[in-house]
Amino acid sequence: MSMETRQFIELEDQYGAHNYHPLDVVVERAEGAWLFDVEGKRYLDCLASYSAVNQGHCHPKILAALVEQAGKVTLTSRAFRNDQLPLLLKELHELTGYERALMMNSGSEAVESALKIARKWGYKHKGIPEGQAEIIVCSNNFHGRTITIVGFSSEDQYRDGFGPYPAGFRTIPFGDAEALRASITPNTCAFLVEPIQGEAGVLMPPDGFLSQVRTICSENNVLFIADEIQSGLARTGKMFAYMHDDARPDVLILGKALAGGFYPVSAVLASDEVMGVLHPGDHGSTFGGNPLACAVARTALRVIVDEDLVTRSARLGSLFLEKLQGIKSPVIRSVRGRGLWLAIELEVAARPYCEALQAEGLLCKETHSNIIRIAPPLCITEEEIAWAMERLTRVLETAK
Ligand code: IF1
Repeated sequence: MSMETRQFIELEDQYGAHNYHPLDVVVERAEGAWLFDVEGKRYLDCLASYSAVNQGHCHPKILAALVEQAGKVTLTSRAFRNDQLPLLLKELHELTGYERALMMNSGSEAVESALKIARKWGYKHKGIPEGQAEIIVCSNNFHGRTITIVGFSSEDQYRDGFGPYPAGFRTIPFGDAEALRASITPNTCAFLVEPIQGEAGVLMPPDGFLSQVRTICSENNVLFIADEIQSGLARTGKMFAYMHDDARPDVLILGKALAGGFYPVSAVLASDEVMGVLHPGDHGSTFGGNPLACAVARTALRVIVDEDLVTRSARLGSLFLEKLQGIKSPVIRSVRGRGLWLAIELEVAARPYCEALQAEGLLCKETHSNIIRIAPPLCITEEEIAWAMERLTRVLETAK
């Protein structure tokens, strides 16, 4: 490690909150699927900032949109209108089919917003008695870090020390449609789920789960809310992961890649009826829907479509998965994935393997201590996958 690298690490450790344990690589710039550190070393990015840079780092078209808009107007607040928001809203409608969108910033904020909308819909449309609305969530969920959201996390560390928590949430096992049916009451307004659980380790529900969810929610007048902040926008080889199951949610939450990693932009998409519960003054955000965010998001979406990242993710994802399945290593328990969202579950701790991969020039991040998650930018090429496979094979075939 160079002096320079060490100095950056020491500064961060001295002055920053210690809420992370990052790999000791100090990134200075990036391009496509590659990151470059302050020492000039390059790394293949197999995390893509948790799927926020599906389009690839510093995509030139998104960069140009950002720079151009930054020189015009960046923020008006929603007290005034701007000329980018209406165009983004129309383009989101055309891309997704949802009638209305609420623009927010972080993913957590969008999830919080969806919960507010769902509760209000429950009171105004379903007739749930005031203060009684219930929302069903899944165990091992990850929806963000706000107090409400960690309040219904099943991960002790995410909750410990942050209570008291808002009431009104029930948890069922992920993938268990019968448990969903059984926990619905007349006061249930919504079911919130990740179509594929990311933080839990790229966990796919049993086939047909989401279509059963769709049926059960419709039968019981319960909103089906899909958090596609990480699974959406081409990551899994479909535009949205719910499409693998042909089960259209009532509310779709997007974030991360919605702005290609340039800017925090999130959105809640829903029908006219559902979104219609929000009236002026009910909800808001200083930055949500700002013209810079909207200009960036418009271009980020266009890149996904124009470069057909959906097909690319599906094709390269199955190729990558097949190659990973070919690695012969006693430490590998299983390999799974959908599109370019892959997980290698180990019999042993994953962190030492991530560190060994870092030394080989490949950056990825463990989850749940024994799972290596592989989620490169979707612009990754076959040659780059072959390059990654060489390193993955070498590292995984050598016991740590
Ligand atoms: C961190 C995990 C990934 C998300 C889904 C909402 C949010 C996220 C499905 C909140 C955020 C992030 C946050 C980041 C690490 C990361 C993560 F391991 F923690 F779970 F990606 F797998 N819904 N996921 O995945 O969005 O408010 O962060 O914009 O360090 O907390 P946000």
